[in-house]
Amino acid sequence: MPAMTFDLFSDTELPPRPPQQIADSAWLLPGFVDTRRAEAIVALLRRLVRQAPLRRLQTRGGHWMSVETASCGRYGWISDRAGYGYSERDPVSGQPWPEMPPLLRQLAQDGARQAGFADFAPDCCLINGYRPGAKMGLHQDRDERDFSQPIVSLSLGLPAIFLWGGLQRSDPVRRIGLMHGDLMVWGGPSRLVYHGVAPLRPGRHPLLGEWRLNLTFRRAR
Ligand SMILES: O=C(O)CCC(=O)C(=O)O
Ligand SMILES: [Mn+2]
Repeated sequence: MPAMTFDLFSDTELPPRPPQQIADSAWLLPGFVDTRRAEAIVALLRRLVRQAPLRRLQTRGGHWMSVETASCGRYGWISDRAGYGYSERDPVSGQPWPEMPPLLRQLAQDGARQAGFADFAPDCCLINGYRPGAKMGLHQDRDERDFSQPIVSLSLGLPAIFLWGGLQRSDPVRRIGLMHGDLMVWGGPSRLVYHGVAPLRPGRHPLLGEWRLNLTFRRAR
């Protein structure tokens, strides 16, 4: 019998993974984006980050985040010693953020609809770049105005462990594997769940090399 080989990164070699309900109004949609579409998205992102480069942000406490961040859409999320929140301009260039490409907006809306949120209208797409060792501590996404709108989050590149907690910081945390092309959607009673990303393990992805990219779509205002 020939040896079974699984290419960890190819959606044609992996056994199918069905949608998984993580919590009330929280879904993991594995392989939401296939290899071809992911290539188109990465090509768009390469253009976007030439306009609005990925950069490390400082927290109000003076700590440098390990993730590198940019945005597209009407609003971008920024943080520095003066505080954090949404801005209509990229502080690096002084210019408005690049427009959210229709392909990305549509993808976020399709994913939200599949998770039960039919009227998601994102005005921000946060682009997070992780290199091996980069992580995101447990936090809530709570700088947005309308918590009836969900969060839609696409993973590309190296796999990651997503940390899914509860409504209290001290609640138990589940570890959820996120692969290239996976979409997470959370809203409703789960909208303010604490979440984060464990330190990225070293590896090389065929499309993105030593990177994981995460696109987080939100309605900011
Ligand atoms: O990288 C991820 O999967 C999560 C990112 C995130 O939670 C955020 O940007 O607020
Ligand atoms: Mn978040």
